[in-house]
Amino acid sequence: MQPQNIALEEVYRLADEALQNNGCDEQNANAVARTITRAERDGCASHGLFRLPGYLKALKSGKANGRADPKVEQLAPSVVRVDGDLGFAPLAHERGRSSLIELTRETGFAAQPIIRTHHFSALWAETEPLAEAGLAAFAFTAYMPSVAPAGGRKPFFGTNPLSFAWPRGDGAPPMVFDMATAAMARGEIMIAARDGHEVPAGAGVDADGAATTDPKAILGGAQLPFGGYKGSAIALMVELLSAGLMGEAFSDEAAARDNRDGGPPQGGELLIAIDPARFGDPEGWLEHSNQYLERLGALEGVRLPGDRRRTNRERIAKDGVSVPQTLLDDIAKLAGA
Ligand code: NDP
Ligand code: PYC
Repeated sequence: MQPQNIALEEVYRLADEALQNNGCDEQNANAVARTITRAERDGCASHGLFRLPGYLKALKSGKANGRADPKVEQLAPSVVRVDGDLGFAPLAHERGRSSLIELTRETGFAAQPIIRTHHFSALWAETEPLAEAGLAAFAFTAYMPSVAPAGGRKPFFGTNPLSFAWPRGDGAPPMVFDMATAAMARGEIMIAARDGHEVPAGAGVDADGAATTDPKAILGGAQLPFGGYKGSAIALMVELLSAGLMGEAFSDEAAARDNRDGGPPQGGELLIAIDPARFGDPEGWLEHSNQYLERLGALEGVRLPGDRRRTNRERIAKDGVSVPQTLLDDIAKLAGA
């Protein structure tokens, strides 16, 4: 069946209506719909409408609270926590963002643990607004066991993404990277399985631990970290920062308490923000770093992380986005009236 081309306004309407029809109040539905639309706008299909069925399943099973009222609380001079009230992460981020920005400007450096939330999205949408506010920002979150640690053959780490954003001043788009610590995001492997494509060698192993490029075999086996033991160490760091640090669940613990409805598990996330104007070069840091990034981007064959997304953003805003009919059918079935 032919994919449908739909405008971003329609992506938002579809997500928002489906969420509100299935137990989300307006604020929660709007926040998740904005996150899904942003992902589609930047060509990140694995974290756009593709995730809507999971959000709906988590509402239907009662795992996630569609009426969550996230609360912000300062824990220490540079730590401001958000308790997500067991809802989806987008509203927790929206509620916590201004306190994190204010505190970072005040102290030069601040962190935001986000607890009791269900995370199913791309992290760049969370670090980019902080860099647009002039701050450097990191985000880390764990998932459920999907990735075999270096030397192992069975899933233990989540796909555990991290993102870093760097401000470039005066309305210029920040430099943002965002990557799973698995060789591929699980969503990309699921899409390859759905569409019948192989994945690159190194993405995972089958249930017997044998290397394979068959995405279905990897989903039944284990993904691999990027870069062998180095990516494995970074995946471990993400577990410690987003779970051990803040009393939230490690990936294996999140899986143990998850009801397997296909929606996002409950877990934590850590944001860290830095005000570059408070680190010793208040007048020079921006131009100095911009010149460096320009030298990097000018090298033959090199582009800056985030450039592909921004090119997509310009094109998709005009042309709309192509969505598989099967996904639209799944959403319609789950969304009901
Ligand atoms: P990719 O491997 O596609 O990209 C990782 C980063 O590298 C991006 O910032 C990308 O920029 C950049 N990049 C890619 N190619 C180049 C290049 N040639 N030169 C310079 N930079 C490059 O992402 P992943 O598959 O690892 O992750 C996809 C998404 O999945 C992420 O948004 C992540 O947050 C999300 N995810 C979410 C999880 C969760 O638990 N919520 C778990 C795991 C992943 P660009 O975008 O411009 O290509
Ligand atoms: O793509 O690995 C992934 C993922 C996990 C949770 C949300 N996205």
